[in-house]
Amino acid sequence: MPLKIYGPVQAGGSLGAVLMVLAEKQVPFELVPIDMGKYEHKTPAYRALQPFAQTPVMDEDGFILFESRAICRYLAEKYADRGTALIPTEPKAKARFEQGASIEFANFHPYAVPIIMEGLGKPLKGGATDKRVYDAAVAGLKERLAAYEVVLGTQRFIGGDEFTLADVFHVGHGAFLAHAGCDLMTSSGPNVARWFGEITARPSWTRWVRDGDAVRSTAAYDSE
Ligand SMILES: N[C@@H](CCC(=O)N[C@@H](CS)C(=O)NCC(=O)O)C(=O)O
Repeated sequence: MPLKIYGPVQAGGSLGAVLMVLAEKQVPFELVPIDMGKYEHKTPAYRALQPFAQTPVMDEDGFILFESRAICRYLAEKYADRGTALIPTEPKAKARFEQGASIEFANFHPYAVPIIMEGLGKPLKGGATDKRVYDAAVAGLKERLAAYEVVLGTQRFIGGDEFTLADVFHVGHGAFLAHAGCDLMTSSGPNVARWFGEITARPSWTRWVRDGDAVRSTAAYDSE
């Protein structure tokens, strides 16, 4: 049975990371679309897979795994000898990668998500942006990206000098920021702009987007 990935019909930043790893590793898979607009992620059947009612979920012959970063790490290690390495093995390179992965979780994701929710998610559903929440998250991200600018002045990628999962973890949500009215990935300094431009230009990412919009849908899928 092919690997199954349950993902939102509507584009999702967390799913984006998993898709990128699958493409970097050239692993075929089947997408099981979950229509969050119809609350398919809240059904008892879906909650049996993912008790937190979130996407994505991986099903590998009955081995169910959720949390996008855990799925990415599993796939990167399982297919270590295939495609791009994604997780270094040399201890210092691996430590630098772990530093980058922690930077994303602690300093990027907590700010990017409210910007995307307030600037894109709510308006798409006909709701109103909470300007205070949005502005506070933009200010927080701006401050953090100033530190990224320093880090990326001494290394090519956020997890060291090689492209790693730490970069992958940034792409999905980072790419949505512009659609949420936030230009920080290009305006935070030359190093951040160079880095984010480079990681979002990878074919493993561009194949899932078209004209700047995520077109990830079952119809657009080509997992080969
Ligand atoms: N930490 C989770 C977050 C997943 C997540 O927030 N997924 C979004 C779609 S991108 C979702 O399911 N949102 C629905 C909800 O939280 O109710 C992961 O990385 O997999």
